[in-house]
Amino acid sequence: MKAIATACANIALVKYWGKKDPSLNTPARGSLSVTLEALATTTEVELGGGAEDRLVLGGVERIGRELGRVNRFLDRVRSLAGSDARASVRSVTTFPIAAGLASSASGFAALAVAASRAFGLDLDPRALSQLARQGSGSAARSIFGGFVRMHAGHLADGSDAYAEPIQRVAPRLELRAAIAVARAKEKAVGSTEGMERSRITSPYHGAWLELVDRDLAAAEAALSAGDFDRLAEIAEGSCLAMHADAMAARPGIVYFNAATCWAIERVRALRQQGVPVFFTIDAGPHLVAFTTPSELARVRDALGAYEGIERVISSKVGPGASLVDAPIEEERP
Ligand code: 2P0
Repeated sequence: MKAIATACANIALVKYWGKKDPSLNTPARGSLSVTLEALATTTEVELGGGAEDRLVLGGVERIGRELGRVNRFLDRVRSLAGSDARASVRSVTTFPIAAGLASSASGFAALAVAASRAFGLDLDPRALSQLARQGSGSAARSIFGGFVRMHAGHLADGSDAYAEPIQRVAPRLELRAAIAVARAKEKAVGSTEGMERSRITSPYHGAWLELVDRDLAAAEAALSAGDFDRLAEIAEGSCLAMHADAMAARPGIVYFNAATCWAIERVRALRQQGVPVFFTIDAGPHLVAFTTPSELARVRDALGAYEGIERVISSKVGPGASLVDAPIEEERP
């Protein structure tokens, strides 16, 4: 059996930073995200044809850590399906994976949809979200389009830790994203390690966790009211508090570089000039600015003016993950 699926990355406006149970990959708190159309992964899963799982990303065969993570994920799918078939996984993205742009979110969401179908499972979106979470916490959100709410859940087995779309969003709140890709080497500290180090050593981690539920409730209220300014305040606050938690870990984790700091100032200067815009930053140096459709070109041009920013990708709010018919086209390595 063969199946192909596509999924978009997402970026959290109220961040996930800290796990409840690392073995189940359940988050300590909920989170709230926006799915980004421009950052998409398409993945093909084909069963049979070998004694081991295989992984080809962007036309390059992967072994070691990357294959190991996919192999462990496929083991979960195999146990759900009662199968021991090995799979060949091929995946392409519309953006450079090395740039650290949430490739695990779109990657594991696309893999959850394609692999579950290839193994003959018929999972509903909630079950797919739960499955994707076991690959990567943020992938649970990429099963859905638009604004998405991740639930931390209460059950010991993690079965109520899934995401769902937020229904109550005022139609006038139409967002566009300008993703400022900073020139950078591969990130020094991965998210999984960064959040564990923060949990164990950061004196701010407890305060960070206390903030999340309040921010989630306030962000959902801002979405239903269509209150851009309030959403801006919450998203920047959640982002900076998450980074403060990471920076206060021992040794401290600093994901920002000079381009990130420059872009923060630029976004705030634009806002001073009356442009509706706010930023958020994940576990890396890239800044994502959100604005209105009419101001997108201005924000994109402003962020692209710094030599430390390699390029700016514009994006609409994206759809949820889905099966697709078209075969994937691999670029040559
Ligand atoms: C988020 N991040 O809410 C937060 C904000 C990064 C910063 O979720 O360990 O790759 O695979 O569950 O989902 C990135 O971490 O972590 C992330 P794992 P994941 O988007």
